[in-house]
Amino acid sequence: MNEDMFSLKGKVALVTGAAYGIGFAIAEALAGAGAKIAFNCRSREHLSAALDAYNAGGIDASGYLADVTKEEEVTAMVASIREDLGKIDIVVNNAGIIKRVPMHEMGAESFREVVETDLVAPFLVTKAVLPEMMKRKAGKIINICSMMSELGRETVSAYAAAKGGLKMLTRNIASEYGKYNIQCNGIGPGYIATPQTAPLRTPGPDGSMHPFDAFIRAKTPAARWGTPEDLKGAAVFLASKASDFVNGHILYVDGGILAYIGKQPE
Ligand code: NAP
Ligand code: GCO
Repeated sequence: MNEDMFSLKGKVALVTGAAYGIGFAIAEALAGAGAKIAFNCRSREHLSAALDAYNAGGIDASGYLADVTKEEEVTAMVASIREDLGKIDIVVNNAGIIKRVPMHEMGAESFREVVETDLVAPFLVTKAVLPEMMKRKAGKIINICSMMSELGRETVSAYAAAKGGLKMLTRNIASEYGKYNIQCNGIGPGYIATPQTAPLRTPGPDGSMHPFDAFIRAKTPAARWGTPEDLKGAAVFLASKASDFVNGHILYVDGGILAYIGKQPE
């Protein structure tokens, strides 16, 4: 195997929402393969803690305060990255939120906020980088999808609607821009231990595990939660030359959840 196929030397990667969690691990992986990293988040505190964490790992990341739901902030961030680091070769649309509320109790504003962040924002960020990628006839877009791009469950209607939409936005970007040698693929993480899923892993007052913990282990052939590190290989693959003829694909990194009917009760 030619290791250069996975090299990202000389490339600039923007990973949105990479202050911590999955985005941070993906940025670390892309940096490890040689890319220069730009990332953003909304909170000044998160930004400065993240810069310290990247530095501690020997990564010279450039951090930007920008809300991906605001088009003017996205445009300004992309312009600053071009000035600071040069052309953007790789975009990972990772920033995302979830609200766990029964649909009949969910306000329309909350629903919209999730869709704006998890679906409209990847459109805004991708739109901002496409013209240059089209000119150069090269680019990699990676959208962070979800189990909820395929499956439903109680309380996550907005999230599932957005992540299902993101899967189709991925396929459409691939369809529309493949002729420019731009590849747009998705990563569909399974259940990953990050702040986003902390409420599903928090022990009760008596110290017993949250019932979701046993539920998800039983649904996962790997019988464990994923870690952000589990996503690193898929991210490097989809950002590198190794995936130049892979387009419109969603690579599920889920410990086997989507392949499994679930464990029979004992
Ligand atoms: P997380 O721990 O909550 O981290 C989210 C990151 O996004 C933070 O850096 C946050 O920083 C940033 N962010 C949120 N909204 C933003 C906005 N409007 N503009 C800019 N940055 C924003 O989430 P995660 O678990 O790492 O998840 C990352 C992505 O993977 C999300 O799209 C999520 O839906 C998806 N995913 C997660 C799992 C899982 O099990 N954890 C599974 C499948 C898919 P600030 O708060 O400072 O903005
Ligand atoms: C939930 C979870 C999820 C995961 C993930 C699964 O409440 O069901 O938070 O939606 O975070 O996206 O792939």
